[in-house]
Amino acid sequence: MACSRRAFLSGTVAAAATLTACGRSPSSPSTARFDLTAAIERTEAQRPHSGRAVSTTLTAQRSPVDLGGVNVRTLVYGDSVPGPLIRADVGDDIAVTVHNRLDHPTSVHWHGITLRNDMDGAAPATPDISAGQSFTYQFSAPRPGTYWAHPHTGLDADYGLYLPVIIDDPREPGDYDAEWIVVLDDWTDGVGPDPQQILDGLRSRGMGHMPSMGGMGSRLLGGDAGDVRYPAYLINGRVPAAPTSFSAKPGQRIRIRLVNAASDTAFRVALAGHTMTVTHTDGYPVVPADVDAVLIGMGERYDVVVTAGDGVFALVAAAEGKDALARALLTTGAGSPPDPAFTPTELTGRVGTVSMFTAAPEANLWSGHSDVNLQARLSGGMMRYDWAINGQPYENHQPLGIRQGETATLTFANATMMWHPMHLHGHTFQVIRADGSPGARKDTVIVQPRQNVGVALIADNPGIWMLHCHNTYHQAAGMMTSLDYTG
Ligand SMILES: [Cu+2]
Repeated sequence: MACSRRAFLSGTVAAAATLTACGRSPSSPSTARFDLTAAIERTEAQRPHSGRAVSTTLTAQRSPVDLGGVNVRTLVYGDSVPGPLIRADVGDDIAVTVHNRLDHPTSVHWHGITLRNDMDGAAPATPDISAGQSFTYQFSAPRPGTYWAHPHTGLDADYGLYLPVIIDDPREPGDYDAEWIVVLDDWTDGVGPDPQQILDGLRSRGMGHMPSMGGMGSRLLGGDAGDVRYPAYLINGRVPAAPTSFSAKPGQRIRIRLVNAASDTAFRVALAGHTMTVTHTDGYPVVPADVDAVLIGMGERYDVVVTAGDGVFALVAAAEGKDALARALLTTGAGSPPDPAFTPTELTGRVGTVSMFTAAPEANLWSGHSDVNLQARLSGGMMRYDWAINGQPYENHQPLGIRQGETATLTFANATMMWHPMHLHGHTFQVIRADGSPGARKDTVIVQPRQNVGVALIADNPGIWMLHCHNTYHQAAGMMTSLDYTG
């Protein structure tokens, strides 16, 4: 396996080096001879290593799942939605053996973790796992935070193949008494059309049995909220009529780790009767900010802290612009749960959106200087369903190039009438606000229609890294390119 992987990577590097030789400095031997495999090993040696091993197994398979009285047979890790939590400390040697019992190739991508490129779980850096085969992802995670894992193959991400990943820093225990992991999803498989039928319908508007799409507008998302109206929305794998319940004591400080694992749905999340203090965006600390609700796009994570009241409270994730919701309950005392359709007033209070948050000083990376300016122009539309980056679908993509050690600004220029949650693998970036000031550290950022969003990043993790829209259907239609290290 190690042997074939090395050969595979060498092939990729050769392609990247050729591109560079044509584009930049044809005579530079250092560029032409860039050894990506060696660069990945050098970078891995610089990551923290605790010497402790954390090993687990995931089996991707079709299995019956109870979503709370709604029974489906779907694709899951093991037999639950979400899959089992993976938790480790910074620097632990994480080894996850994945058995692929699906009828097609799959992968596991470690979303947000700045790990070694050949364990990223996205082709071509990591080859997909063939049906019936197994593969062990082995890596150390250099930063604490709230992450998650999901396949990077076809429409696999719109089934139940996802799980939370938490990386702890034992030196930073955190100022909270309890922790609640909340994973949001939009659900169709086994209830409505399956994901392939949805994509086929989107590609041939009016010809298929497409879910209704009228009137899904959102002020917070700058227009159309999504492409698909889902039959169900889930928190931790349950429909609103049969919610999970989290128990705590009144007065306890609860850290809520919100993960949006949905395919086409942003959620506006609020806890009835509580103010939320946002502490982290995509795993990185922010200057704490109080909000009544927070907007979370696909792939994003927000950590918030609440001080628990006394009673039974609904945590509601309203499907933004789709007039539907998911929910869970917080139980700290006597009381009965509100009606499944109940919407807390906090949803229409102060709603936290990305531009409101600023990285904590230790998470700052934008100095105002960049060596390279990269651009990802987002194009396409609903009628032709031809989502693309820099004018090309992924199959024809021209990689963005970067050299190790460079500081770059990357501008997402959205020429479309839709919003897109843009995600970069292997790196986190800092949002640069419209006025030039440094914003939140993120790996996924909402880009509104006709909006330009600039982010700063440091090229410190050599590899071939996917850059794409985290709307599963936009990505499948081709809204993906790559950031390739060329030296
Ligand atoms: Cu998109």
